[in-house]
Amino acid sequence: MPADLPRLAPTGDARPAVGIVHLGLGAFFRAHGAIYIAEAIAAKGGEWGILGVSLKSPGTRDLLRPQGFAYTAVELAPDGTKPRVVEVVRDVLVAPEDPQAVLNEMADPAVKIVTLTVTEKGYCHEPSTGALNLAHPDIQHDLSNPLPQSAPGFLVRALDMRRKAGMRPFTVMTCDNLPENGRVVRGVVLELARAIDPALADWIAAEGRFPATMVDRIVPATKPEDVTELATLTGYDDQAPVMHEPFRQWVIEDDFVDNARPDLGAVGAQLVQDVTAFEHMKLRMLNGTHSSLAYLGYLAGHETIADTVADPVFARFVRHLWQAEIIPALMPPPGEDLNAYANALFDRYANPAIRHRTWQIAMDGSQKLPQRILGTLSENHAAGRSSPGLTLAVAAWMRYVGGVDENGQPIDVKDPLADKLRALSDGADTGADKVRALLSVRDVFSAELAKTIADDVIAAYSMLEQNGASAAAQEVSK
Ligand code: CS2
Repeated sequence: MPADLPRLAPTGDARPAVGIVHLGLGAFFRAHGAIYIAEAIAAKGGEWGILGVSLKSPGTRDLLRPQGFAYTAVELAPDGTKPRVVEVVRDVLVAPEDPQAVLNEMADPAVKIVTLTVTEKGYCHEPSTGALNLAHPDIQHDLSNPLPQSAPGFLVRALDMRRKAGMRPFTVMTCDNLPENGRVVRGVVLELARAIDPALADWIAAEGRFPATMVDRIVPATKPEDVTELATLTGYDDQAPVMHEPFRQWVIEDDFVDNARPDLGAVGAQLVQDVTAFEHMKLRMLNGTHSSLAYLGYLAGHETIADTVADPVFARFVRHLWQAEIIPALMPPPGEDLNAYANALFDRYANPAIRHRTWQIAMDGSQKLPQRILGTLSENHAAGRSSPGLTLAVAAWMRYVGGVDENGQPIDVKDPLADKLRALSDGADTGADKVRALLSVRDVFSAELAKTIADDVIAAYSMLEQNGASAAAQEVSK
């Protein structure tokens, strides 16, 4: 880092009052939703400033506060880097430090929308069914304690405060990569509310709004060298920049409490009646292949997605997944051409400026597999289509969570079920038994799907053990 650079500071021009509380202020929202919202305010006005909330750690708040919550969003295109300063975040609260302060903000009448990026596991639901996991320790805590820990807990307790004060509810807008994400968050909120106070659940069911969304932008984690390179480029010190690709897409179900929302349509978001087809396309074509490339690419020794698709074996493999296994099971959303979408995805993956690590995408696989890969697998099976590539991806996930790579080196597996998955894998002797043990994890695989895919996954796992990820990927994309 060049010495003595001034710290990034807000210009003071853009000071909209807070109208949105965002739970889970990570890099993705700062590089996606927050930018759309800042642009909508600039284009059409409105008091839509964002109050960010970190549900776990103070890291983001501590980096952003000394720079007045301004940060740089850095666009990484193959032909160069474009930084821009984003000033829409007004403050950041750290929930465990003062949960009541977070609830008070959420219950403020000026707040009309609560947006969320809390990752798949933040909804405390069972990924294979969507139901609230009442045994989850945070939910157990939130059932009996008015100062919550979980995202559903904050939503329910804040909605309760608004109901008791005779106010309108806020709109709950999830921006996580879950299928029918609006329905999932509505489901967990209603279930938790019902367990606390049935009258509250009835009020939320009648008055609350939970628009589904499809969000898309590739945002690799910021690395220390990104911070240094940005300082050299701009001449200021920003300790909390976010890095992103040029592409972005946001499809939103237009269903808000009292129609109160920023004019996101004016800045390129698509406001539609039904997001389902967009969600399926994105979760299966992008996230499904991202996860497949992450497990296989990691096992084959590739550090990033761009490195993985620069390898001709995996370039062919991913095209095979789209053409032969994923697109045949999809309905194109209005205005989208799935072949063109696949070609554009390939170019996005190949962008050498985006160093998106396979290890990062491999995280939390137990929460991601159902909506990214298993839905397509089971539909293909029902339609009599084979899915050797996606089956291989499931087997690669199993190898990955076994915790040892193809060179015998340990893998740092990050997953809420990591210990359980590792124990199941270690507790079985043969490859086939490891597969059967992992297929018994009902959070991930339904009993029916486990039975349907068992033989094929066992064969794929054995191919991985014997020949390795690269040869196996080559074999299935013939
Ligand atoms: C990725 C996503 O980390 C992951 O699991 O697949 O974060 C992906 O980059 C985004 O969904 C793209 O919109």
